[in-house]
Amino acid sequence: MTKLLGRFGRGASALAIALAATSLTAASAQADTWRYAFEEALEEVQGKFAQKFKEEIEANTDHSVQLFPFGTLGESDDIMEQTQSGILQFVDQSPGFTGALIPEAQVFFVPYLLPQDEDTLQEFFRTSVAINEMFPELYAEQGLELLTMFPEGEVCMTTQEPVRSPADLDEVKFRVMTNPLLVESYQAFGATPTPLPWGEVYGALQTGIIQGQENPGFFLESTKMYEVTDVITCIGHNNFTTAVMANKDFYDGLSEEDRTAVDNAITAAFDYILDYQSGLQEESLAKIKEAKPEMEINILSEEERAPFMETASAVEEAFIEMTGDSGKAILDQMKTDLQNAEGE
Ligand code: 6CS
Repeated sequence: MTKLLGRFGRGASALAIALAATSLTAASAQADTWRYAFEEALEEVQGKFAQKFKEEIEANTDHSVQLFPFGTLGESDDIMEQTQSGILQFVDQSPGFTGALIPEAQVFFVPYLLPQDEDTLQEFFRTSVAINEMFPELYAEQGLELLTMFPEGEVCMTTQEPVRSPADLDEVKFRVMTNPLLVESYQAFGATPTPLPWGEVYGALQTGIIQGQENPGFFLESTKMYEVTDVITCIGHNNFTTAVMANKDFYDGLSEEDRTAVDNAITAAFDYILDYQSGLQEESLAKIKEAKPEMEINILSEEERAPFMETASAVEEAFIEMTGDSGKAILDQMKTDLQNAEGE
């Protein structure tokens, strides 16, 4: 048990520890109840996906799914560790936090790689060979079955002062998720990147430890981050990607019937979550404006975006330097996938 306590690290709750004590031996495919943790609240995008997955599983199998929203079992890194060790069966962890485990997952932080056009973006996630064939092999090496990746909305920056060019980010301590490529990316944008787990962001903004951070519109609204920030700037540089995984031993040990039910539930939840997000970004920004009329929301013009876009090649190079041939192969394949998605 001492060893078990140690592996949870900071931020793990008593609930996680109690779960571990009772369930390490029970983490088999036979478990009646499957445990699924994610990085957001129940009514946020990851939570909506998880609820749909639960609904499908419970309608089509004799298993039930217990959902653990953000905060109930610790930070993102904690729930990933719990899934790898078999305490949890399912986890949603965004590539923003997977960089240390799977460096290639950082490819999602090359600015302006993902398209802004919604149809192209959705087609890319549905058909990408990099996502559906190459990434699963890398996740498998970490004891994880990659079930799906999906977009959660355009990422915008929040700051205390207006941002019209990289010069405006000079001296701005900008929180990024904990991956080295995001650090490179915000350094290239001119800011001072500060990697932090999600649980520390609101407080750090409130106390002035950081002055900026980035997230999709729905999250800026639902977490009330607008209360501790004055300007939102959208430069079209990224769409927040997330990933849903299962513990690989658990998944491989499922009966064919249960495995098919899991795969089908994932497909249903994927379709549902893309649909759910239609118009969500605009609605969320409008709600923020309503809650805080003095909030400045700036969508930068093509001309204003140009200097941010120019940083993409340097960040791409940094990515290849960090990940070598394997990362380059993923990046090249993603570019091919994107061209194919655009052609549809
Ligand atoms: O910024 C973050 O850390 C969080 N953002 C979102 C949209 N989901 C979960 C993640 O932890």
